[in-house]
Amino acid sequence: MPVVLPGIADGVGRFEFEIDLTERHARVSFATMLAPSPDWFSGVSGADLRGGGDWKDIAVLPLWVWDAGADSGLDFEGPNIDTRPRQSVRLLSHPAFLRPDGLDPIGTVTFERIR
Ligand SMILES: [Ca+2]
Repeated sequence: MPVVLPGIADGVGRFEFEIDLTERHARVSFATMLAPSPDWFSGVSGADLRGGGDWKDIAVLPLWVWDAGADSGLDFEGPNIDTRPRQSVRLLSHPAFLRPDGLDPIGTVTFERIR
């Protein structure tokens, strides 16, 4: 079941929501755009909240920033530069997310089991 949520307007903050999972539907995926940005987004794909068969009480995952391969703009507020041909989705290595030891996630997502 899709859930649509408001964004974090000033780029810093958090929000919470509840979803119902079942044994048949035990994985969670979501995506959120970064705005402004060319075509950058973050999210989680197929997070398995039943590791080893038991529901996890808590799972904390990093939110990496991805490039959708549709716009070649170089910075958050640069002009739109349509990417032709389209490129594959890949991790973004923009300086805003690079640290000496690697990529820096834009945040984390915490899945907490409530009964
Ligand atoms: Ca891009």
